[in-house]
Amino acid sequence: MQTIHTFTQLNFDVGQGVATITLNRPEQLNALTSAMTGELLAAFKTCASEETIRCVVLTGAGRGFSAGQDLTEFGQLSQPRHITRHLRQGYNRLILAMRELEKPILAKVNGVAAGAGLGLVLAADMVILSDKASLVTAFIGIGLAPDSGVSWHLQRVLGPARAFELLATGRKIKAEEALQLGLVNHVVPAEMLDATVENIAVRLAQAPTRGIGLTKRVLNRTATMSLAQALDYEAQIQAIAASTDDHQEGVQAFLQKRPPKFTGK
Ligand code: T3D
Repeated sequence: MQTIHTFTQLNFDVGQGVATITLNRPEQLNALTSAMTGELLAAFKTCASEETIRCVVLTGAGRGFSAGQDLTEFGQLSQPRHITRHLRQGYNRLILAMRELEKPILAKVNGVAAGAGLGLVLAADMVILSDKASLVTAFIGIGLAPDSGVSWHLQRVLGPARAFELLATGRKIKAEEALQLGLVNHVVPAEMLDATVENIAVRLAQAPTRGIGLTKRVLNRTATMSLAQALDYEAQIQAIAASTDDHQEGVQAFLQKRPPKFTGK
């Protein structure tokens, strides 16, 4: 493992093509401060620019993933005249940076994810939950409406009725229910979480990174298109994918009956 960045509220480690970003305020269940949000933005920027990074894992230290906005920092920020700017400069940029990063992001959810912490989970490309973890929308508990993309993501996956129920009650969604609802990819016993995620992450880091990035781009853009528009957009993006080294390598490896060796280029 190599540490390429030193942060105060995050750990950022890179090994085997995988960057692991660990939210690191365990005593506060990794509640998100403005400083931490700024560090997350910087970390995702490094993930975008560093060619050797081909997959990202986002997780939390200790027993929680993230309890969302740090409520002890909230007094000033939550005043109506500050909150829109705070969201635009912080969580909005962060969620977009995650969706626009053309590399796979795995959320390794070790414990509770609430509020904006749930927003980070839902903005990841794959979510693997410990059987001890849970998801909580949390906003309504402090009289707020959803932010950090939670309304958008929940509604897309669950439809409006179930999204409303989870947002309006703020009830805890246990791991098995999250799986049944289709909010997460896998639930594994807590003691198998690290190994399971490492296995998936290393495999993704050896996959055709540009093809995965373009897949993410297509999913992002076609979500709001008509079928005719989506077909046309896919046809344009495929021309980019077809120009990559990994496309050539995949076809050659198939024809030569050998395993492909993808470089991410
Ligand atoms: O302008 C803007 O940025 C608006 C943006 C808003 C985005 C949001 O995220 S709004 C939602 C904010 N989050 C919450 O309201 C969740 C508050 N926390 C909880 O409801 C519970 O802590 C959990 C359900 C997440 C976990 O419950 P539990 O029983 O496992 O843990 P706990 O005992 O409540 O918390 C453990 C410690 O973490 C505790 O500290 P202590 O007493 O041991 O010293 C607790 O105060 C601290 N903690 C938990 N959540 C937060 C927090 N500290 C600061 N901020 C928190 N959000």
